[in-house]
Amino acid sequence: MEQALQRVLQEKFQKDIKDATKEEIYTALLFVTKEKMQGMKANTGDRKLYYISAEFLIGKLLSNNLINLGVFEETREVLKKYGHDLTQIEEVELEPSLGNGGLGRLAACFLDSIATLGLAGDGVGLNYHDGLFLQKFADNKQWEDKNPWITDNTWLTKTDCHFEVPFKDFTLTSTMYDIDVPGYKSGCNKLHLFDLDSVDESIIHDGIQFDKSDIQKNLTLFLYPDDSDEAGQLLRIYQQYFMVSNAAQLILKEAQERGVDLYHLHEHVCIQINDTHPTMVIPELIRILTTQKGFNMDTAIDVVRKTCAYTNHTILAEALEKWPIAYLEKVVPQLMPIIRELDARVRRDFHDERVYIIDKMDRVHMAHIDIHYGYAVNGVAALHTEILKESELKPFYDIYPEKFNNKTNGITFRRWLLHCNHELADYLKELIGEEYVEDASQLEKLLAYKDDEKVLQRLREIKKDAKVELKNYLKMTQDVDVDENSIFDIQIKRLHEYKRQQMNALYAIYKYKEIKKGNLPARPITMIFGAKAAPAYTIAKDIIHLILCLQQLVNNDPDVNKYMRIVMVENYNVTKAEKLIPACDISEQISLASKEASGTGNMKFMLNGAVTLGTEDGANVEIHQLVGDDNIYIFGEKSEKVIQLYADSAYNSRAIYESDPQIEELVDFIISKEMIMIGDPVNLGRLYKEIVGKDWFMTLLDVKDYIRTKEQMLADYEDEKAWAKKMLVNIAKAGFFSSDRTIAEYNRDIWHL
Ligand code: F58
Repeated sequence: MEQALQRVLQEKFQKDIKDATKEEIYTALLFVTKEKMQGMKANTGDRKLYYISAEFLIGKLLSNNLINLGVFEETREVLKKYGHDLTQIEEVELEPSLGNGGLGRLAACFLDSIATLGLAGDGVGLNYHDGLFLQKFADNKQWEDKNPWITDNTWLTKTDCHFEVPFKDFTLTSTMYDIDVPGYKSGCNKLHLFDLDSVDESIIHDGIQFDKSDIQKNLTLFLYPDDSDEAGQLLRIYQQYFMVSNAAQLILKEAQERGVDLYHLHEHVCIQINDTHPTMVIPELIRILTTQKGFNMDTAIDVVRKTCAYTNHTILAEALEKWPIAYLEKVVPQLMPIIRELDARVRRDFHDERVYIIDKMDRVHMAHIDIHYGYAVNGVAALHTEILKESELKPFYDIYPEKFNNKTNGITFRRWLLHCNHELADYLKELIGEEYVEDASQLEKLLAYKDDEKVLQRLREIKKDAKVELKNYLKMTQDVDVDENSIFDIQIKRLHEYKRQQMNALYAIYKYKEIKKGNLPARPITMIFGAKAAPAYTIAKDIIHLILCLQQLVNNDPDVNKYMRIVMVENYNVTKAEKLIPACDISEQISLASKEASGTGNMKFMLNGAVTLGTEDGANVEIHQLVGDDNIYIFGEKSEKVIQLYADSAYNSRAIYESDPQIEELVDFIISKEMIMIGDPVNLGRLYKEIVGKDWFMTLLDVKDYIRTKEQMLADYEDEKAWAKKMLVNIAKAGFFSSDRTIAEYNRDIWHL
């Protein structure tokens, strides 16, 4: 590494390591690492996986690539020798925020594990020039700005692979860019990101505004443009088709290069459809096989069905895509005869309109295509899969019980432990050996130390160090002061009503009022939030406004700020998650039971020794089973009850509000004098009305149990030894949530690579 760095710095900048700037060292490291990855052997196999996804939330790659190449320590030492700090060099890299949240980050973790397990599997997606918007706070509100990440020095390599993608009114020529995905001590795979040479970043104005109709200039400009209007929805269809047409052409080209007889494609290729965004790959493949490869319709459908598998990530109806036929006709009319044929076959075989592809309102249900014309359907946590089978997708489960299976999500330990928490990772190696890095189940060996005072003490120290680091980071980036001796209570995830950040805000109001009354806590609490709201999601933005106003109120009140602080982290992203997670004491996983398909933040927190405060939802259920009642704090109504309340339309937030003076007091505070002085009455008033009059995700149903449980947790934290034991058990039991385990299961049950 030392020699390679020296050589590249001389060649590129005529400098020695010690004189080079951070930017120059970053560039040289990028170059050397890319060289090393190009020299790696590619993972190969007779059957190859293509993981198609509209999102790959890869985050910064430098450290992770160094870790996976096995040269991280060496690099850190070399830099240290010449007076540089690798952590500061990492700051130079811009984060590619090519995803919204969990679904995109899952795809990135999966690529790491697929490569690590030595499986031949590439990612296929889009090369968005701007990642998810950059979030800024002003006037206690969220503002959006563009978030470009492509500079002269990125992990992208431009290839000479191009395809023609036919749309109704024009044909576009794509360019494929590759990012290497090195496995940990294993072979290398690729992430293929398709782009258009004509995309023009200069059309962006006033934050993230742009002309949505100029497809040649905007096709890969943004991740998920606002689709609240027709032009936005059409653009999404353009993006999706561009992605899958390229994917289909790449898959067929590579198969033919390998000498695969396309009539046996399914024996050599497997396509994982990540949510419904890549669904059009099914009709597109059928179209190409029938119009260009001489297949008849029956055979094409048969081969494609045996090739494609679908992952569902949500039961929220509004997130299940249904495209109007009229829109598809405007963008990709060539797919409509095929989609109609697929629908006709369903209607012929099943006389149940709930499973038709085209509904009465002339909309195409994308998930229905996946389920009928793929060979596997999976949910992402045990509870989620059960809900799919028993209610959301029941009519399909009744037809195809053999297709449905569960694959509980996982996270890559390379990023979410080795990279983000070196101190803990190293201490674990000291205690239980290095094997846990490749075999996460070995973490259970830690249980042998659960009554060892020295080990428990050390875990507390490591947590404290991470809290000090976060404190310094928050001071540097946002100029806020937090107390490392306070309890760090963290809720970081996309802002959505079902995730119930508003319930956590009601707790903040409760605590503020208690402190005002003189009921002082044994130890201060620091409530940390991080969340972006979709630009067109009004209530989510109102919730951010509420939290920012509370932050101003609480942190500036001298009676209160000694005991309680609120920090809303600006522009929450993967890089910030890596700083926040190691420092967390209380992990907030408080979604309305049945609504969070899995959650993956919950796993990252647990692995880093935080204790979960959560509902019986998503993967929390499995965390609960693994750690047992003593090491998690569960509250709230269960999913069966919630599903019943929806079915009977029996939830009435106003009735709860009017009959419970404590709840009334908390909710009323949103529009109190204090708050209106700080905030915008329009936003606060709208949110208040929403909670009292509708509260679709049942905040008021669980808020009292939530407050009670959180108070219990704060009290329990004071028994330091008992708390450290909970930390230890959580770390020890986190092995199940390694994405290596998840990928091994996908391969065993679905991919058969
Ligand atoms: C998330 N979905 C689930 N969707 O909400 C979460 O429970 C799960 O752990 C995760 O997937 C991974 O399985 C998710 O992130 C999106 O971001 C959609 C993107 C397209 C627009 C609608 C949201």
